[in-house]
Amino acid sequence: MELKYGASREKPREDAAMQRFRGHRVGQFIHWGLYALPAGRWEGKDVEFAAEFLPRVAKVPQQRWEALANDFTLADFDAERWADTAVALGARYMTITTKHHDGFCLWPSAHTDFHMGNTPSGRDVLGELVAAYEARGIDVNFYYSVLDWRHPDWRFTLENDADNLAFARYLDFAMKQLEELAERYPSVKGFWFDGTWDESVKANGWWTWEVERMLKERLPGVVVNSRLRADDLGARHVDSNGLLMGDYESGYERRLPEPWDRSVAARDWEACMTIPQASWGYHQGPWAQSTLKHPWDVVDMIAHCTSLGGNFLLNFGPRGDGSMAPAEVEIARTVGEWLAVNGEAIYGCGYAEGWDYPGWGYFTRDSSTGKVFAVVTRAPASGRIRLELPTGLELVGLRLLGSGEYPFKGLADSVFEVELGGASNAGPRVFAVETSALAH
Ligand code: JFZ
Repeated sequence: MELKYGASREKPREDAAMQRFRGHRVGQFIHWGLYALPAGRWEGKDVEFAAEFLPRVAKVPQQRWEALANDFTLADFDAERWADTAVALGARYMTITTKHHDGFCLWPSAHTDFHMGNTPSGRDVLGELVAAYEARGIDVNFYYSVLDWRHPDWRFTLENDADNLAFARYLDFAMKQLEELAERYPSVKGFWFDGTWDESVKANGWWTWEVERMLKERLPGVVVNSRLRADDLGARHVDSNGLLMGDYESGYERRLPEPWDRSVAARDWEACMTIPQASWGYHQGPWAQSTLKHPWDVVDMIAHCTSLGGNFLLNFGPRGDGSMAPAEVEIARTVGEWLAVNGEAIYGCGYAEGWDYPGWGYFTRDSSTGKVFAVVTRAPASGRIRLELPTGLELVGLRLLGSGEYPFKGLADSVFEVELGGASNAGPRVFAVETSALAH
C-alpha cells in the first residue's frame, strides 16, 4: 500500500554512524528530573509505582510539583562522576531524559520556563553531561517524551476542533524544542522518543515522519528509535506494510525477546532495562530497593541481546542531590569488570547464524572477524555443557577468556562436552570457540 509517512527504507542502515551504534551493545540510560527529589515518597508514604509517575499516581497538585524546582539545587551533581560510572560499566553510549512526561527540561529551553535554568544553580546540566561523556569517548543520545502532562496544549485524544487546534500548537512547540536540542548540542548521536502511544499522536503520523526528517537533515548520521513513529494509518514502530520505521526497534521495555527467537536478528533493535523491578527514576523505598538486579543477571541480559543482534540499555536513576545511587554504581562496576575481561564476546558482536540456541547461555559472533563465543550465563546443575557446533564443523580449540586454553571432549561429530567445575566468582564464563571444517 502507498504510504506517505511509512518506513523510509526496507533494509537496515549500513552507514558508518549506524554501524557504530550497532557495535555499541552496552549503553547507560539515565532518568533524571524533579521526580528524583521525592524519589517515590509523598507526604511520608512510599508510593509503590515508578518514581517518575509520582505526580500522577499520588495526584500531586501541579503547583507543588513545580515548586520542587526550588529544591533542585544540584548539591552533589558532577557530570564527570556520572561519566565515570558509564566508563566503569563499559558503556559505549548514554541516553538521557532531556524532558520526561512531567515536562521539566534538563536544558534551558527558550520555549518553556519549566527548565533547569530556572532552578537555584541555573546550570545547563545537559550541556555539562554531553561534554563529560564525549570527553570519555561515550556517545550521547537524547530521550524526549512527546507526552507532556504540563503543557496546556497537550491532548491525549482529539475530540473536536478546539482539541485539533491546541494539539497542532503542541506539536509545533515540541518540534521547536527538538530543533533547539539539535542546534544547541549538535554532537548528539541519536534521539530516543517516548510517550507517543496516545490517540492524538497516532492521528498525526505525518509529524513523527517530519521529526525524523528534520533531525536527519540537521544532524547527519543521527539515529532515531522506532518508538517515535506512527504512519498514515496510526501503525506504530512497524508501518502498515510491515516495515520498520526509524532506525532500530525500541519496543523491548523491561523484557527481552525469547532467546531462541532468531527472527528479531533481522532488524536492529535495543532493549531497555531498569535495575530495580519497575522504576526508571530513583525510588528510595524498599518496594524498589529490595528488587535490584544482580550484576550477573545484567551480564546475562547483555549477552542475550548481543546474541540476537540487539543493544542493551541499562537504566540509572541518579538521586535528587545529583549523586548516583551507590548500589547502582556498584552494579556498574561489577558488570564493567566482567566486560573488561569478556567484552571481546560483546562489543561489535551479534547473532551467530547457524549456531542453535544452546540453553546454557548464548553464542555470539564478532561481526568483523567472524570469531564465535560461548557465553555461559545459565550453567546447568551438572556443571557441564554440551557444545553443539553447526553441522560440518569440528572443535579445534577452546579458550577461556581471562585465562587460556581449556580442555574439552568429543561426543560425536560436531558435538563436544566441556566440564566447567563449580561456579566462578568472576561471573559467567566465556569461551572463544575455534573451529575448522570437519575432515572426512
Ligand atoms: C516509558 C515511560 O513511561 C517510562 O517512564 C520510562 O521512561 C520508559 C523508558 O518508557 O514507559 C514505557 C514505554 C514503553 C512500554 C512500556 C512502558 N512498552 O513498550 O510496553
